[in-house]
Amino acid sequence: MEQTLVIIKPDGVQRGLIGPTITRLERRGLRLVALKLMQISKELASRHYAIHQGKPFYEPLLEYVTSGPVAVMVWEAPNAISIVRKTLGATRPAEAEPGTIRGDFGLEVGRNIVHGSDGPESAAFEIDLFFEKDELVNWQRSLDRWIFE
Ligand code: DAT
Ligand code: MG
Repeated sequence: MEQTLVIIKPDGVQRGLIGPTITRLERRGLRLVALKLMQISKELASRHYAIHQGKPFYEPLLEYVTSGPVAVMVWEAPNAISIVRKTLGATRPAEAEPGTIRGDFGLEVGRNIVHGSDGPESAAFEIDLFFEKDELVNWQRSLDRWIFE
């Protein structure tokens, strides 16, 4: 089953959007595999966002994601990566569809509330960056047969 990393960024935590984000992903049917509240260090942030190094928004992005606690999660489902990205909405909240997290709760790209891995390689890299192997829980829900084919 495909796994993906989701981060509720400092603005999302401060604004009480941990609950709504988790509720939407649960209701969509994804299964939660790992969950923690933490403060991201500059070092971890720079590894997570290494592909954006040198871009004009890179330094403000590091400031933003290290500015307060974040909630970090791993979710799994068939096609979890693209389903989560669609549920979170477009990177720029102004372009995100209503009904998405960013489209319902966000306005500006520099305060876009959530992160979701953008492909299988980044998902594997990011999950490894934020979690030890033994922090990922392998479990079944009684509802799984009504959600997974
Ligand atoms: P996403 O978070 O949707 O995967 P991304 O990987 O392209 O988007 O960029 C990472 C984050 O960097 C994004 O969530 C917000 C910030 N960002 C991206 N493009 C930006 C821009 N043009 N101006 C300001 N911040 C930007
Ligand atoms: Mg990205």
